[in-house]
Amino acid sequence: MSDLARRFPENPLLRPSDIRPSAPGMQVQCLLNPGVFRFQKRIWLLLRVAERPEQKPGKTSFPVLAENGTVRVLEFDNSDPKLDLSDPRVLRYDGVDYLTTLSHLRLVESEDGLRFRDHSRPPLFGQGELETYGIEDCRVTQIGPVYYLTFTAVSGNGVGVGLRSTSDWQRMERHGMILPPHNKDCALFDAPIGGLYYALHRPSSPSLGGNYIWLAESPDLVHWGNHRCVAHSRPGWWDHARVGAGAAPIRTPEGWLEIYHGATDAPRYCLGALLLDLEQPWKLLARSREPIMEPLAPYEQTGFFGNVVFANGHLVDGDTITLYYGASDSLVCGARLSLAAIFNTLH
Ligand code: MAN
Repeated sequence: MSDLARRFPENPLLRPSDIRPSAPGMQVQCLLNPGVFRFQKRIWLLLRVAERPEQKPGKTSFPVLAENGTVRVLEFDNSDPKLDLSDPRVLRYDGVDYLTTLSHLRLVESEDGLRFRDHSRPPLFGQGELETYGIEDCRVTQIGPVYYLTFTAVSGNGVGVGLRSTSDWQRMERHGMILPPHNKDCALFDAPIGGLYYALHRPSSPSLGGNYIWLAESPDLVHWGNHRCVAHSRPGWWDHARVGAGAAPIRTPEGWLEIYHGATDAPRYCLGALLLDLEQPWKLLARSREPIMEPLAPYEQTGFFGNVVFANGHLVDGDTITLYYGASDSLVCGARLSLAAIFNTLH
């Protein structure tokens, strides 16, 4: 079996042991789902670093942030009947949901796109009452001189989309939560269309509807409206349970090409592509029938959460897309895909 992705022979490019924990007593459990951008002639990844304390036998412990930024560790006995540990990513105790790890974002940089250095620039942590379970899966979109960061903001209040921006990667401006729960997978278009900004996003509707990709527009990148649904999950297909946007759509002469993830109930996460009209991006022109990338390599099939390829960052050079992606929710890997080959999968 094969797919369209030419994986780097050097994979994985980064593993948890390559990154220093953010505090004594913490362990980096997973390194995943980087945002990607160019800055000062180098390639940068904004990694999601998921941490938890070293686990004691018979116990489960995990960190949460207090609103003032201090870390509090909660610990439960594994034999406690109120504890549900059936999903390695999420736990439930006495009817309350938590995450098993706390994520923050960390910058690494590289000259060749293969060897990345842990950078001295400060990490980005969750702040305030809407980010107490961390920040995750950041998309970085450059619009003019400004880099906009859209990320998943998690707390006991739910899962929503936060926005921060920077021009120099030193000073960061916080714009709060731009899309309230339940919402994630928000990718900003890198140019306005007809004087308005656009974003793909993924609200979830638990009773009627599902996990679909939507489009919204905004005059200022902070206030979003005129929401429209652009792509459903497809019953019986590889993307039947959920779909969500990856990084900023790629402008091509044929339309905006978006690489998105789709998952089955199993779950198994693959990547596909969809094409949106250049002037009217709420119009879906085509979509890949087969995945363009599937969890086929051993490191994509086994890990913290196996059978996952997940991408929210890429670079585009002519016909080549270089994807930096999370494998098994554990490692950061790289792969190249040809734009022309992706177009051949669209129907
Ligand atoms: C899902 C997974 C987790 C993530 C939570 C909150 O359960 O994607 O990795 O931490 O959602 O976003």
